[in-house]
Amino acid sequence: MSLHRRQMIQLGTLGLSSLFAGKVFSAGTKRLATGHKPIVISTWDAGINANKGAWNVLRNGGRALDAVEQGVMVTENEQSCCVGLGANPDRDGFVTLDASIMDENGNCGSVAFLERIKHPISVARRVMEKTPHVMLAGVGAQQFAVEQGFTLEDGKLSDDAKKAYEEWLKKSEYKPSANIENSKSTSFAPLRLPNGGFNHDTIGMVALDAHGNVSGSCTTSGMAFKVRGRVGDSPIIGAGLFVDNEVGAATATGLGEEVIKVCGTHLVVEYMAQGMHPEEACKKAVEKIIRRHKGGDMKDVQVGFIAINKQGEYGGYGIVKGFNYAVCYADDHNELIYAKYALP
Ligand code: SD4
Repeated sequence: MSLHRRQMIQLGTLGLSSLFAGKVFSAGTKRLATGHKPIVISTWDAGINANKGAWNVLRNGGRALDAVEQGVMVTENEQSCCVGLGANPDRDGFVTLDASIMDENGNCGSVAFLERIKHPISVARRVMEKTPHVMLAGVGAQQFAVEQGFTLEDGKLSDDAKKAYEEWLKKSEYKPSANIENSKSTSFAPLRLPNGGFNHDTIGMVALDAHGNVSGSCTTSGMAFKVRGRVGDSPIIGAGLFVDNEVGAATATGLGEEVIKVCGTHLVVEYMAQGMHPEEACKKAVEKIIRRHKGGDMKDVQVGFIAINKQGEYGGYGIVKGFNYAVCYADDHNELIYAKYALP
């Protein structure tokens, strides 16, 4: 698979063609920005469908916050997917979900270790909007969700997840590597989907709307067959997701422990605040993770960052080969991009 394989996928939506799409040039910056507004980007192949959900909001002049919620809900709804209740369970056989959301005013909400709720991203938004808190976890998060009118689902595994879990139980190996493309570990090897793609556990999305505001979302089942109670980077603001409306936004995927240890997405946004292009900012954050390991073997570890800035420029970067993300900025432009990576 070539490094920069680009796959054009038509959105197939109607009318209102590229009403707001177009180049944005920022007079104040030294570098001539070549971005798009509105724009939405999201992690992995599943981002193509998720972007369509977000674009339905953005193309009508809607708010980035609504776009990033509705976008990732598309993925949470996909039963055979990686995210939401259809996903792989922890090592005790329970699907536990993490999610976070952040708006243009720096408001944020998240849920961690949430069980039997279909749309953790919407619960995260309720935490942000209906409580004075940022994060709810476990049974308390579930109780809050039910109080807010969310349905308590039955908690049964999807057929794909059941099969994968039964297979995993045969050896019950636990070596979280999260290198989606190259993992040799049977315990953590990603599942091939019927369409030949890879199963990923997370979708992160960041968007810039027609009004120039930025928001982001991130939702995950965490790592397959994880220790019960384990929470990754996705619900942690500044790790799996960060938004600064003066600068831009970033989200992360891959081995969450590595992302948390460097406050990954906060770092990416700070690099952009220093004037770096989003791709450069993602690259620097990846390099920081690698440096922390002082030359240790990182070939089985994947972390990918994606980011957009206020000018609508975007970028992504991974530790190793295989990380991709979807970019959408017009009715007929929803493209899967294979990110550059640090380790050959
Ligand atoms: C986690 N970052 O829980 C998530 C996992 C992930 O694709 O991104 N998987 O650590």
